[in-house]
Formats: sequence, structure tokens, C-alpha cells
Amino acid sequence: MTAVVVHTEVEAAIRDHAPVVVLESAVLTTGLPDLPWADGWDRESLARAVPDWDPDAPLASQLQHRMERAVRDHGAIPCTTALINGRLHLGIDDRTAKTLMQEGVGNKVASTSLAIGMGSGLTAGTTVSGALTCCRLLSGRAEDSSWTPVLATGGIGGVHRGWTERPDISADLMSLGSTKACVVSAGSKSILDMVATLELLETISVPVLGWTTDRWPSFTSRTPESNPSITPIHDLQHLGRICSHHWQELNQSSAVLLANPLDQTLALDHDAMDQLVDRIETMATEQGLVGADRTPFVLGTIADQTAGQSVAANLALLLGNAARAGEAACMLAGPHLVRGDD
Ligand code: PSU
Ligand code: MN
Repeated sequence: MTAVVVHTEVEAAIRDHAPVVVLESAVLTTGLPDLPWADGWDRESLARAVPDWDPDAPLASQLQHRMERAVRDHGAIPCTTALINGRLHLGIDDRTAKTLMQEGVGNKVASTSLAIGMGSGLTAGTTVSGALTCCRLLSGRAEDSSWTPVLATGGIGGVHRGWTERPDISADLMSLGSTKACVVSAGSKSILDMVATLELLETISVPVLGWTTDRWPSFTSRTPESNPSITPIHDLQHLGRICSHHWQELNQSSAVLLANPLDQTLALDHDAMDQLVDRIETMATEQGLVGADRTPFVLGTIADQTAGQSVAANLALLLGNAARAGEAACMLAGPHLVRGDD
């Protein structure tokens, strides 16, 4: 049995130089519960954020279907990545997705832990760094070295608050510095040190672009004017030219990061969210929650305290990123990037 399983549709897409969007799956196993919309949560904000979402269907499973559909609706082939019983799947079918939701709950693998998970027969979702390892495997299979995948996530990992005491820096950053892929994200996790994260992205040579924005977005919160500035782009051709210069002419091996902000009318109040996250982080510390137990507690408590509004916003941004990634993948796979006219 091979340790890496490439879905036939994905294999064919790479052979044909077709657009592919790689999807991480840690959001499915650790970010959102695979349960229906909770009783006490606000159904109106859900209906506003994601029209025709079924509140009675399990969240994570429905999200996986909807993200794949958003990619397809925009002309690209989705490639959800996951570790299933120690085998790394690049592209999954419904049966594999079910195994992931049932047996992978609470588990995530990053570039650092993939080999350990494979050697131990683990079932887990992939983080951005884990999915970037998958991007590298896919690029290695393409005949044309200019074929580059696009990766969609909600928010990237980064530099954690308190890094001067303890250098907790997500492997996502190191992988972004060393993998050719265009990564679409709505900012970084709200529990991070945003300024330090942007500084480190600069250090590791990752160009950061903003889709119609010149500010790094604040994930599910409204973007304040004080956020770090980034380079705005307003059309896909501009993205295509920048990617072509970065990878083809300059032969750089880092990712290009495209920040795709959540529709600001759906975003939550920035200061209220910041204070809420601070309070919940303090609670987690007081309860001695560390490692794998901590994030589910923090995310679950934020969801309850906002009556599900944070979850509704999270779903909306994830689907928006999948759609934008689909468009970007089609642009990058296109035969003629317009060069030299910028
Ligand atoms: N953003 C969120 N929730 C998450 C993640 C991002 O709001 O759960 C996941 C992504 O998969 C990201 C990972 O790649 O967390 C980073 O985790 P770590 O800090 O352990 O590297
Ligand atoms: Mn971390």
C-alpha cells in the first residue's frame, strides 16, 4: 500500500495542467464541530452570512461539501487533503471524508508531524503547513514545472502572543517560506501576534497581497485602520503577473499570500472580539489548558459567547476563500499570463 494516495480526478487535473485548489482539513477536525447548528445559536446571523446553509446538517461535513462546490463553481478541481489511517490522501471521496470526520476529531497534522502520523496510522486533518507539503507533492507530479497549486484556508497560523517568552511560531510560516503555492486566507488566527506574524512573513520572503484591501484583514472581525499595510490588488491578472514574476522570472521558492477579507458587513466588532478572546485565553490559562485541549476550548467558548456569530462569519470567510482560490487557480493555470505590460 502506498503511503500517498492521489485521487484520480486530481491526478488527471495535474496531467492536463488544469487548475487545482488544495484544501486543508484541520478546520474540519479541530476548527468546527461536526454537529448541527447549536440550539442557543443565532439562526438569523447564519442565514445572513451563508444563504441556504442547512442548520440541521452537521457543520464540518456540510462545510467540506460546500467548499469543494465553491471551488468547482469557479472552474477549478478541489483537492481536500487529509491523513487517513496513516495514508496521506490528496483529494478525498465521500467515504474517506466520513472517516476523517468520525475518526480524526481533535487531530491535526502539520509538516512537522506528518511523518509521525503516517508512521503511527493516524487519522487527522491537515493544517496549512501539512497542506503545503501536499502542494509540494502535487507540483512534483506535474510535468510542467510552472504548474502551481492554490491553497485555500480560513486563517493561517503565525507567531503567538508572548513569543518573547516562548517562541511558539506555527510551522505554517516556515512552509510558506519554502513552498511554491498561492495561499488564500482571511488573515491569521485572532489569538496571534499579528504584527509579529507580518514581520516574519517579510523575513521569509512571502509577498503579501490584499484582495481590494491595503490592510491585513482581521479574520472574523472588522479590519481596523491600524492593521499592518499590505499591497492591494484589484484584479486576477495583476495576481497572475506577480506570481509569474515571483516563481518564473525570479525563481523564488516561497508562497504568494493573498489576503481575502470577509465581507465587512458580516464581520464582528473588532474591539469587542479582541477583549473576548483575551478573556477566554485567560480562562484557558487558569484552567491549565495546554496543547491540543486549548484551541477547541477557546473556539467553542468564542462560539457560545457570540451565540454562533463567530461560527457564521468563519463559514462565510472559508467559502469566500474557496471561491477566490478557484478563480485564482484558473488564472494561474491559464496558458498566457500577460507579461511585461505592468
Ligand atoms: N485558523 C483558525 N482556526 C484553526 C486554524 C486556523 O481560526 O484551527 C488552523 C489552520 O489549519 C492552521 C493551523 O494551519 O490552525 C495552525 O496551527 P498551529 O498554530 O498549531 O501551527
Ligand atoms: Mn502554534
